Amino acid sequence: MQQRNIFLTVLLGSLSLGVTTASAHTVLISSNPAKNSVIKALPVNIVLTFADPLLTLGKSAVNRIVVTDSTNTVISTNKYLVKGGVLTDALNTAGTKAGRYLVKYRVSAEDGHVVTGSFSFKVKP
Ligand SMILES: [Cu+2]
Repeated sequence: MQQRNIFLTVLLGSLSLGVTTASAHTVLISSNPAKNSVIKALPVNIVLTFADPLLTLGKSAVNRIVVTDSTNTVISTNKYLVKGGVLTDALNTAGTKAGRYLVKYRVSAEDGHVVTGSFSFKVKP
């Protein structure tokens, strides 16, 4: 009887753990430029690091980043590179303007769930 209870406890424990994992979508854990940072110059690439490996489906862009400057001009270039949980896109740094930049992303982690978000940073030469 006691053994059966232990079995049930372990079973229920792993079931609830499974549910927790499945319902927890991936999250952005860091980025370069970092959220709310003030930087002197734009980097050549924007790098977003997520907690889980991202989905890749051939050449179709299931993971996207759009970066706009303070005049709403898109400076991201859709040259995506996915390596595990790290998503990179090249930035057009020609004619970089000072001011606030907005980063919007839409990614699919390996659990198939779409995660979207946004943050901003500032360029102050
Ligand atoms: Cu999920």
